[in-house]
Amino acid sequence: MVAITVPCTIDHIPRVKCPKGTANATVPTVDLSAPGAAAAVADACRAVGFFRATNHGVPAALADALEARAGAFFAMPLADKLEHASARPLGYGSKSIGSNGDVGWLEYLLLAVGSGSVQASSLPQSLRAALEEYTAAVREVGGRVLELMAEGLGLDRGALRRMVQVAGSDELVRVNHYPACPLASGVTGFGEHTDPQVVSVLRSNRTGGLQIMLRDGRWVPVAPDPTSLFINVGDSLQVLTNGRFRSVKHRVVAPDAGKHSRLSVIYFGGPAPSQRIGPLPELLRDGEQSLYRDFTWGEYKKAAYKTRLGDNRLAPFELP
Ligand code: GA4
Repeated sequence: MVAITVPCTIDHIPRVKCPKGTANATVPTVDLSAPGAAAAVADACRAVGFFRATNHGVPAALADALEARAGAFFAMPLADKLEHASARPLGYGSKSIGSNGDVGWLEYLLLAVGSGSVQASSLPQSLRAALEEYTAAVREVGGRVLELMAEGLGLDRGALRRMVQVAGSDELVRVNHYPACPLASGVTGFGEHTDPQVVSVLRSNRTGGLQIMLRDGRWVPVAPDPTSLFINVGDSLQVLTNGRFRSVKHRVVAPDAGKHSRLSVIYFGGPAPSQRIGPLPELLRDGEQSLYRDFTWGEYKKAAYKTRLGDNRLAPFELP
């Protein structure tokens, strides 16, 4: 096994400017079981690219079980966790994000979950089982949200879901653990970025730290709510909708000394490598120009993994 952790001290990790964000702006909330859910989902994706989903149907017991198992995993000695560090970018990682020098005050597990099964045989069996059960449930929410998005855009119900949840699709789960940082305040946990995929579904424990950027550039703290799921529009969905939905910039500030650690679990719905990504023809109005040149998910992912976290990864694909 190859250890993916690079030597890194607190001095390498940037502080977040204005780490508290703008506290009075609210994050849209959508009750996924309400009659007007499709329109509300589309509104939130247009305005912010992010929303809090309630009544999502994932049993609390699944998330609690995963939280307990993941907590036990991260509590193991570093040497034991490094046993699970496989080839980049998958496996266990500490402080280093991706392979281009991004660092944050966190440790994580990043796993492929194509068709819902967790591809990480070396993990403790109980953690793997909890991940699998939770992923199956949250993947279903991701699929349902994609159906609501499609409906809200006036598309065929399956138009987006079938881009992501098919044989060979590139789905990931990431478990992020942000311990309280004893050395400084306002330390970057996960630097600002957009997600490259179509959709991301996040759940966290009671510790805050996640912030999203509004269109006007203000950073807004997302109040932690373990009973809700948080949905992100990814870069690929921005392209599929020809910019109607916008991928949301987000970041995480590590907990200050004395606070509880933050644990979050994110499902990333990405297409199969050969899937063509371009504005959906059925969405384009007469005479509407495509804002992006077409690419495949494989091509986009390869390019994305060469970038730094905060880069605008869509810029090279924008048409003049
Ligand atoms: C951001 C979203 C997901 O966490 C991720 C990240 C990936 C990684 O950690 O390996 C990347 C990052 C993410 C985008 C730019 C590249 C790749 C780190 C990085 C610097 C798993 C993903 O798919 O893209």
